[in-house]
Amino acid sequence: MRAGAAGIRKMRHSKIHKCRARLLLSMAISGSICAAASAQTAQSIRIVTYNTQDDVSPPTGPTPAGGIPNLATVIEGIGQQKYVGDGMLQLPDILALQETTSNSTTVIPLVNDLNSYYGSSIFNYSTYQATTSDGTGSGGGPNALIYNQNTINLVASVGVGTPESGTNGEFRQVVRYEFQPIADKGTTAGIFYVYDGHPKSGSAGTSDDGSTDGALRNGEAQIVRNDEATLPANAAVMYVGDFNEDGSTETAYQTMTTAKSPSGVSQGAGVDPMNPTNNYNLKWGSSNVSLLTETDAKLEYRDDLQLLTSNVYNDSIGNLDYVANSYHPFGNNGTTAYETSINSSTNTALNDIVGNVARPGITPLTTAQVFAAENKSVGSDHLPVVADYSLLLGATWSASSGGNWSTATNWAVSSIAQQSGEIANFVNSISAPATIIVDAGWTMGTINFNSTNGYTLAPGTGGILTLNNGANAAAINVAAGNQAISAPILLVSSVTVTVSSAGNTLAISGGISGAGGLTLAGSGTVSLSGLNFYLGATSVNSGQLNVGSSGALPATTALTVGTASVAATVLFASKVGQATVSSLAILGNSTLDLTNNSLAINYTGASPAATIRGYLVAGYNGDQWNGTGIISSTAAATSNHITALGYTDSGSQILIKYTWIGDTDLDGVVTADDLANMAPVGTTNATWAMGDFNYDGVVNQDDYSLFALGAAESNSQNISTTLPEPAAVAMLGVAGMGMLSRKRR
Ligand SMILES: [Ca+2]
Ligand SMILES: [Ca+2]
Repeated sequence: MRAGAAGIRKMRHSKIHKCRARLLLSMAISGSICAAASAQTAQSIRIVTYNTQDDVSPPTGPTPAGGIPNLATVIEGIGQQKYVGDGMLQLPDILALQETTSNSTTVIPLVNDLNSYYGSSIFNYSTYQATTSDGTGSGGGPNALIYNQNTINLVASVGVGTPESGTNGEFRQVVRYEFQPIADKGTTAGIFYVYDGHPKSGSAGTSDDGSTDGALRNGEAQIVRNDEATLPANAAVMYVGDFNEDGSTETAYQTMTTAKSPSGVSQGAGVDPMNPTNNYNLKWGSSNVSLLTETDAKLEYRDDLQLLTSNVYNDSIGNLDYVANSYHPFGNNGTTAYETSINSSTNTALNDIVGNVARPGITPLTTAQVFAAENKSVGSDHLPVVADYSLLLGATWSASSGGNWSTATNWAVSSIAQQSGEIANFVNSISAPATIIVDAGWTMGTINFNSTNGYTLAPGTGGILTLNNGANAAAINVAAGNQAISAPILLVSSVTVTVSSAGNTLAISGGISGAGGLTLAGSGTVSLSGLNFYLGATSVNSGQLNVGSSGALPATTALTVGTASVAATVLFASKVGQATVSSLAILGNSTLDLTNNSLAINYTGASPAATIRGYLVAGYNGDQWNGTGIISSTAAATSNHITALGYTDSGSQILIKYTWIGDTDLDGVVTADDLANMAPVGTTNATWAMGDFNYDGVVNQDDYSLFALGAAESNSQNISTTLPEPAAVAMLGVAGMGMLSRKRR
C-alpha cells in the first residue's frame, strides 16, 4: 500500500545535487570545517504550511476551547525535529497558515504563545488581513503568515484577487508574501515569494456554488499562475496551502504544474517534490499513505502541499533551494495505516524529535505531547507539511563563464549586486577560470568567492569596486580556490579579508584606496601588489600576507602581524625594494620575512628602535635568520651567512635593510666608511650602525671578523646588483630550508 510513495521518494533521493546543498547539509549534520565560510554565504530555513482549523474551533469559541496552545505545541514540535530525511534541526522560519479566524483572534495569540515558549521576540506576523467570501467559520477563515524575524525579512504581503466565490473560484483570498534573507534586508537581493492559498474543498465532481468544486479550484489555480507570470523572470516561488485536491488527476493540480501559465507565460510551473515528473494519474489516498495530511480523526487525504518552481526544486544557482528529502507531513511517515488515527503506538513519524532541544533552555516536548496536540479534538484536523530550504544570501553570479558585471542575466534571478551592505557571491556556477568585468562603479558590503575554478574581478575600462557595509566591516571571503581582484578597490568601510584555508589565495593588484583599513583572517594567503593608499591600519590577524610591490603597504598604515595567541606571516616577494609603514607590531610567534628588501618605519616622538631591534634579535636566532619577529629567508639561505638584516635610526625613521654583513650605513656596499662607524671593542648597548652585526648587543672581535668577512665576500659590489632573480631566490629558499633544518638542534 505504501510502495507508491516510497517509490516516489526513492526517485527523489537519487537526484544529483550540486555542492552547495551538500555543504549545507554536512554543515548541519557535522559542523564541517567549511562552516565558518559557508555560514556567511548561506542559511537554511524551514517552511511550513499548516491549516489550523482555528476558524472552526477558535480559542474563545464553542468547541474545543483553547485550541491555540495545541497549535503552538505542534509548531514547537516542528522546531524540535531533526528530520530523518535531511538531518537538519531548524526552527520554522515561514509558517503559512490557513483557516485562521483573523490576525487578532488566531495569529497574534499564536505568535505570543510561540514567543513565550522561545523566550524572546523571534516570531512575527504579517499585518495584512486577508479577506474571504466564505465567512470566518467552518473552514472559510482567512490565510495568514507567521515568520521568524531573526532569519527572514518580510518585504511585502499582497492579496491576490478578490474572493468572489463561484464567480472566480476564489473563496479565501490568496496572499503572495515576498521575502528575503534577513542578511539581505535593505537590498534588492535574495527575493523569493510564497503564495498561501486555500482553494475550495469538495470532491472534484461535486457541484457547489453553481459549478463543480474541481472547476472552482482550477479557477483559483489560474488566478495564481497568472499572477506569478507578472513576477520577474525566473523568480523563486513556492505555492503552499491546503489545495483540497483529490489527486494529480485534477485540472487544478495540472494548472499549477504545467509549463506555461494560463495566460501563456513560460514561467512559474510548480513542481511537486513528491511527483516531480508530473504523473497525472495519481489519486491521493490508500496508495500513498505517507503523503496524507488531513486527519479528520482518521488519516485519509493529501490536502496540503508545497509546490516549488523548478529553480527552487532543482537546486540551480539561485537564492532559494529545496533540500533533498526534506519534504514531509509532520506526524505521518507512512507508519499509520490508512484511515486510522495518527495517535497510535505504531506511528514512528515523530521519533526524530526525541532528544533534540530547539533552543537552549527549552524543555523538549515528548512525542506523546505532540501527537496529542495534533489530535483533531483539541487542535487542527490537518498535519503541517514541512520542508527545508537553503538560502544563498545576496546576489549570485549564475553564468557559467565570465562576463560583464552589469549584465543582469549573468546573475541569479537577474539580481545584480549593486548597493551598500549587499553580498555578491561568486560560486561554482563557472566551469573554468572566469573573468568578471567590473564595467562601472559597483558597491557592495561583502564579496564571497567559493569556486575552485577561480574568478578574477577585472577593471575593464575603469570599473571600481566600492566596499561599504555601513557601520560594520566589509568582507571579502574566499572559501575555496585561488581568486583575484585586479579592479581598484575603494574602502568606504574597513574590510576583513578571510581566506579560510591554507592553500587558498586572494591576489589584490588593482590598488586599494579609501578611509578603511585591511584586516586578514583565516589560514590562507592574501597577496597585495600595485600601489595602495588606504588610510586605515593593516592587521594580519592570521594567515599570510604577501607583499608584492614597494607600494603594497601604504606609508601611513600601522602594520600589525599576528596576535598574542595566533601566529601570522608577512612575506615580501623578491626585489620589491623598500616599503614604508607608520608603525610595526609583531605579536606572539609571528614573523615578517623581508627576504631581500627594505622596510622603513616612520615615526614621531619616541623612537621604536628598541622594539624593532628586539624583533631583529629574535629573527636573527643565532645567525640563522629563521626565528620569530623580523627575519630574512634570503639571508638564511645565503652561503656563509654573509648577508643579514641591518637597521638604522635617523631620528624619524627606522630603516631595516637586507645587505652585506658589515654595511653599517646600509648603503649596500661595505667600505672604509662602515669600518669608521664601528665602535671600539667592548662597547655595550651597541646597534647595527655601531657594528653589532651578530645582535648580541656588544661590539667585540667577532663583529670585526664579520666585517672582514663581509668586506671580502662582497668584493665592493652593491648588494642590489647581486640580488638573484626571483626564480633563483625561490630555489635558494628551498635549498636554504633544508640547510637550516639540518642546523637545528
Ligand atoms: Ca656601507
Ligand atoms: Ca656583537
